[in-house]
Amino acid sequence: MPNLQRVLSNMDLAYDWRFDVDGDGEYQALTDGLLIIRYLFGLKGATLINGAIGQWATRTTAADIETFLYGLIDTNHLLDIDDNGSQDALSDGLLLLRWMFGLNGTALTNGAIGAGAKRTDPSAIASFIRIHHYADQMGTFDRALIKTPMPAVEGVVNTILIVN
Ligand SMILES: [Ca+2]
Ligand SMILES: [Ca+2]
Repeated sequence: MPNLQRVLSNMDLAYDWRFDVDGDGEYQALTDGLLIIRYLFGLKGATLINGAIGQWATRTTAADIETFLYGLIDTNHLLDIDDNGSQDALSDGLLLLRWMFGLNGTALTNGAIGAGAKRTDPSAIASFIRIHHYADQMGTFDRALIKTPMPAVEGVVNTILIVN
């Protein structure tokens, strides 16, 4: 019998959490945020992932994490949060990490806007992160809709497990 929490976690993955680097269905500053900022610093292998993989992670090896981050950052360039044309640890990475910690306003952006940035307003920065973080194939949606307790969904999952 699969662990229900794990099943629900994997269901969340269907929504394409773009910054859920370790693939556990959640975004966390001290796992996903840390992995992103370390990667932007150029760390690879064990120094990239040590202590930064969540308990329910589906990407657990340095190779898995590097492949995911390569797609996110090197291929799709989704981490130029301040829109200055480059993806940097101490601006873009820090902005994302602070956002994951729940900071907003100037606490989000102070000292973390890169030279030549075109996106500098805290609310514009937060909106950009939200849009990319919550995007799924159908556009954008409110994370609260599916991250609140889901008794109805648990019922469906239990039904599926019993039927199958
Ligand atoms: Ca995660
Ligand atoms: Ca940037």
